[in-house]
Amino acid sequence: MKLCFYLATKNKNKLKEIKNIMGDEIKVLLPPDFIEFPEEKGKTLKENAYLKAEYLSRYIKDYYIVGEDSGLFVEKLNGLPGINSAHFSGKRDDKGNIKKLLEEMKNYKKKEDRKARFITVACLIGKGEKRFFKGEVKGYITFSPRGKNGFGYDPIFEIPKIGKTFAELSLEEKNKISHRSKAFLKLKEYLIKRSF
Ligand code: ITT
Repeated sequence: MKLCFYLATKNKNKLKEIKNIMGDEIKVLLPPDFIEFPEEKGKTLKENAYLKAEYLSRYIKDYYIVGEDSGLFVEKLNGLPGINSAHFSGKRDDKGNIKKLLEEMKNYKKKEDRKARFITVACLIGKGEKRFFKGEVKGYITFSPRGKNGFGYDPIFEIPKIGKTFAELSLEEKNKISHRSKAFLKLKEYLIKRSF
């Protein structure tokens, strides 16, 4: 049977990126529609990634299950929005979160004071396994949003070497360098090796 896993997320953008990373080799399955994931209560990305996977494992048996948690960590804000990235403005709203972050950064005028990193932790469970895979990418918070692709904070996260935000890249281009692709390429390699 083809390699596959259930992805414990309701975020369609993550799903699209992860499907593209897995390509033809690994099938990514969606949780059944009736499942509503509980609020994320962990204190770290790792805990939350595990909690998402564990929750789905109560419904899905005999398959690999993957939970992932990601966040944007801004150096001068002591790592905020970090694990609270999805609700930074008080609610789940990409535009509001961006506005709030740019406001928090308004006194940092120099590029070197606007360093940030995106981090993803993926947790694989099932079939007696529990493993974590981490990916990280460094960049800068821009002074205003640029680009129309992607989701979340993509329009204000600039990649140093190319000078473009994630939102100015296609999905395939983002997937060549992103935090998520680094974590999920490790997971993919692990699953492929494991299947031999
Ligand atoms: P699930 O928990 O259902 O997987 P979520 O949207 O709640 O989906 P997270 O808890 O991982 O995902 O929240 C992370 C937030 O960080 C997300 O809502 C975005 O605002 C932001 N984020 C994560 N990855 C990102 C990326 O690749 N580009 C831009 N923003 C991202």
